[in-house]
Amino acid sequence: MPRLIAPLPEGPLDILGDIHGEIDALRAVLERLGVDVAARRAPRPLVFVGDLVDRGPDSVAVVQLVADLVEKGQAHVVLGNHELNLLQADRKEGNGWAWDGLGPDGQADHFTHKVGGLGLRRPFDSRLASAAERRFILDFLGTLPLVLERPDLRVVHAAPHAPALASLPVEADVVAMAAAYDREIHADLEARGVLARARAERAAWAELRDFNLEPTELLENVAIQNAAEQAGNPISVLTSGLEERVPYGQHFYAGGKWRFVSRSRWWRGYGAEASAGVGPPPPFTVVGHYWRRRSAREIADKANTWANGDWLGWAGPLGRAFCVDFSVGRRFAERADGRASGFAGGLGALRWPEGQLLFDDSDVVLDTRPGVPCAE
Ligand SMILES: [Mn+2]
Repeated sequence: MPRLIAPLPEGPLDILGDIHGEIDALRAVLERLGVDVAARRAPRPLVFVGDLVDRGPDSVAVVQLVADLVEKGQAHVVLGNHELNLLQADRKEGNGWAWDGLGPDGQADHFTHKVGGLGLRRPFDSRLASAAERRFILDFLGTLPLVLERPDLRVVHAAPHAPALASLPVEADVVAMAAAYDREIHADLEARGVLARARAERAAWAELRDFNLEPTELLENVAIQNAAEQAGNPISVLTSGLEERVPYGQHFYAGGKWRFVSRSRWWRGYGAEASAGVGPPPPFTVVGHYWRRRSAREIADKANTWANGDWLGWAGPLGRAFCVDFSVGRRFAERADGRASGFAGGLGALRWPEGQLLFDDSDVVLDTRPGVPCAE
């Protein structure tokens, strides 16, 4: 059984963002970091924040390369929500590559390409895993911790929520543990009648899968169920964060579903007590997961979950939280729009402790200034 909180190596590190099957971007950013990819040798330890897989062209190759680097003692990885979905055999839009090409509805895995307000069905262009590759991938993912930490720095996929961290045993089978929490949450929701009402709400709107069938009212029980499933399960909290209900009108379509909960912005309060003079500052924390944009123009144009004021800054009152997911995972959708280069999203790598940030597709090295809070 894996340790759930594992030690980060000492000294300088290179921390890589969510990859989502973008094997070319991974190879490119590793080369920029001075990694000898063929020999699987890195000049400084590599740390991956999770979400290695899904949606992109070759999740199999990404996991194989990362697993090799781990085996050679060159890399450390935390589990992301996409890896957790695979371990739970939970079919989601974008992970059909692992399940013979089938999506959550039992048909060929596809996404919704939004063109002029309409949603068009498009297949994912992802290499399928063979049975042997799937077995290898699941075995590897089953060894990963949820958190990597040392006194000055912590890496977790989504949220360093203190109660969730405190509730973790030293070692556990993550899938069995998550299943036990889910049974508890569902028994409670069942007793309150929420599950039955949520089922009826979803059934009335074609299971919420059709972009062109937008619900005309807030689906209250679906929202209650989804928020409870996150909040009641520390493994979900660490790998995908807390979620909160949104008012009707702020619902949205993502990952193949209409959604009535959105991601809580935990970083806004990260270090608040220390900044008010109570207790020591929390460790610097690097996460992925939040689909950060990578230009001032983009954050001005779009709704963003991560900081809205500074596209490359550290968040929270003490500037101690950083999201290194700069949305390379959007490339599959950008390709559907006919783009082959000059992508909006990129695979970021944060050099610690320098705070330098570089990308797979750019020669520019940026300075992120750890400890300097950015505008929200
Ligand atoms: Mn994620």
